Amino acid sequence: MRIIDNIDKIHEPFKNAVITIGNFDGVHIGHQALFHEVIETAENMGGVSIAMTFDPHPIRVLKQNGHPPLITLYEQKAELIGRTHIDVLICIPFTREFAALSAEEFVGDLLVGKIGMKAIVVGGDYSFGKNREGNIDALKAYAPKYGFEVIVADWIRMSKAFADRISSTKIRELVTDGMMEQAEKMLGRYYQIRGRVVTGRDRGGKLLGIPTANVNLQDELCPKAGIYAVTGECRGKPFKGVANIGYSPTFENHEFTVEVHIFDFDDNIYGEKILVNFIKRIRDEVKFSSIPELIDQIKKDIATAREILSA
Ligand code: RBF
Ligand code: MG
Repeated sequence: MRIIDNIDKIHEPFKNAVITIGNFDGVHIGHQALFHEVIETAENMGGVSIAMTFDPHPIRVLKQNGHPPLITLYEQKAELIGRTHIDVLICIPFTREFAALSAEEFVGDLLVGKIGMKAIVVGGDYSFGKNREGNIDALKAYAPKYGFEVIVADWIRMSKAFADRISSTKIRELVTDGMMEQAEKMLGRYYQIRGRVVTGRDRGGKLLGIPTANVNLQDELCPKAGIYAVTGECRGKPFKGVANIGYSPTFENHEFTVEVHIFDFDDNIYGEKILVNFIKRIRDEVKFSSIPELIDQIKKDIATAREILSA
């Protein structure tokens, strides 16, 4: 996939460009279906498949507060879109100036003039342009004048009920509730967080005999506090483990942490980037009245996680 993060770098229109446009937060199975339809349409037209997205997320630019946590930050979003085998990802740096483009300027000048759009594949409720004045009807109205086709995505036409159930909002709720298996179904993969391994209090290894990597989250959306079976990757190496998200209530000084005990592992990974996939929630955090009780429970969690991960 070619990534274009500056439209000034597009010097001539693409051949028979087939485009879909959106924020695609989460790159969930609905988005993936949209991309596959774009790819298929482009193949039929002998053209180029293009996804257009925005960074920062428009809501971050247009609204000061009250915006939801993103499921996928740009880096992961671009990776996931790349996996669908879309030819080109155009990422528009979203600014107030860009938001002020009228719907017709956006379609006529940018999509058709600059990018060479011959077809646009849209989901159910697409809107765009200044004050979101553009919608599917507006696209259909511009289509003959500018010479492109408007394709409403198949999967939405075939099963609106299905489409309505899958949304970024729903996925955020599931992750926040620790319902990782349901989130997985909608994402078409496990929910993943990314971050860097930072120095913890050194209590896990020294006091409990169970070392953990403390993760300084880059991501915005964190699963509900609790214990999880996880897989992940660090330094390009896959791992299995068990994660604790929360405040370690057994101890004073209740600080929120995300920590991972990695199985069969004793490398020093301080400062390294780490990816953690949440497979299944095991239990809530508990305040234990003694450290041996906590250690016993963690050992049981490790056994439970190993079992989940070997299934
Ligand atoms: N701390 C708690 O206070 N209560 C818990 O129920 C708890 N469960 C944990 C389960 C696992 C699998 C792991 C790795 C840690 C858990 N911890 C819990 C956090 C533990 O107290 C922490 O790793 C150490 O204090 C080091 O920061
Ligand atoms: Mg630790």
